[in-house]
Amino acid sequence: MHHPLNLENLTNEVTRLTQNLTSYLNKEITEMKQDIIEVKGLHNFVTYVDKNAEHQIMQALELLLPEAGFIAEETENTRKGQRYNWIIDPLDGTTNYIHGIPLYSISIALLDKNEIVLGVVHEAVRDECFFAWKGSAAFMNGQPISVSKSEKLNDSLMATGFPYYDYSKLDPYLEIFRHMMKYSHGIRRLGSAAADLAYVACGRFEGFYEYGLSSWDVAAGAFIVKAAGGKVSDFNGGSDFIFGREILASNALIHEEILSIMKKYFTPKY
Ligand code: 2AM
Ligand code: CA
Repeated sequence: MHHPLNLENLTNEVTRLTQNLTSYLNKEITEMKQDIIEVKGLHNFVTYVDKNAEHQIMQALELLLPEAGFIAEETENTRKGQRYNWIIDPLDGTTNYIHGIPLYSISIALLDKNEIVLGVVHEAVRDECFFAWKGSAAFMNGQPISVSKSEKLNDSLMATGFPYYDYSKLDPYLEIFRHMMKYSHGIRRLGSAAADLAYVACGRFEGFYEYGLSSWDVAAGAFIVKAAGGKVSDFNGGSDFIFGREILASNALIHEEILSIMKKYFTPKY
């Protein structure tokens, strides 16, 4: 007989792993491995940290749930699980990491068939661990969190990311950017989508949107936003935001207002 997973325990185990990985990431960047950087360059240094971190986390997750497969950034052609798959990014905010900007995170979600059932985003620099499991509230370092109560874009602080390879939607993107600049408290570009989403979940941002992201950037964070009372969709209000490369997350209250702005500028497509 198949025992149902204890998702609360599993989430707790995952937060222990992200705690260890946080220490690893912080230690590596502090020591900076000058010798490796000098010989192989910054890019290879990060590849080395990324790969090592991903390897560590995959081994540990394999022990926790042997039947699960993986969807991961650094490791291609990984084994796919029949029912469970981990969606992982061991270092989200790589550019920040190599430039010494203090914001990068670890993102881990568990997919049960087509449904996310747990999410952990661990922001490494402030050591803030955000998490939720199916049916739970959302937490940060063990304390319940929830989205903000602002009802208007006018009273909202927004976050986004800049397109970095797909420029096909650049014009509508910039129009929306212009709108946010004028009609919100402001807009931030932190450089870690997982952290942006976690910050929506705990009420620091009212909303976050970006296109061109991968599942491992958003799966955990989007799940935590929903557990915290927020809303997540694609730019059209639909539910294809994990694999669909379009995500809008908000405190729910301003969701329709932002969607209407998106609809306006993306009109030719939709
Ligand atoms: P990464 O740090 O794991 O690469 C920033 O807007 C978001 O885009 C981050 O979550 C970042 O994840 C992701 N991203 C992926 N590839 C990127 C790239 N080449 N340049 C900048 N951001 C990238
Ligand atoms: Ca990432």
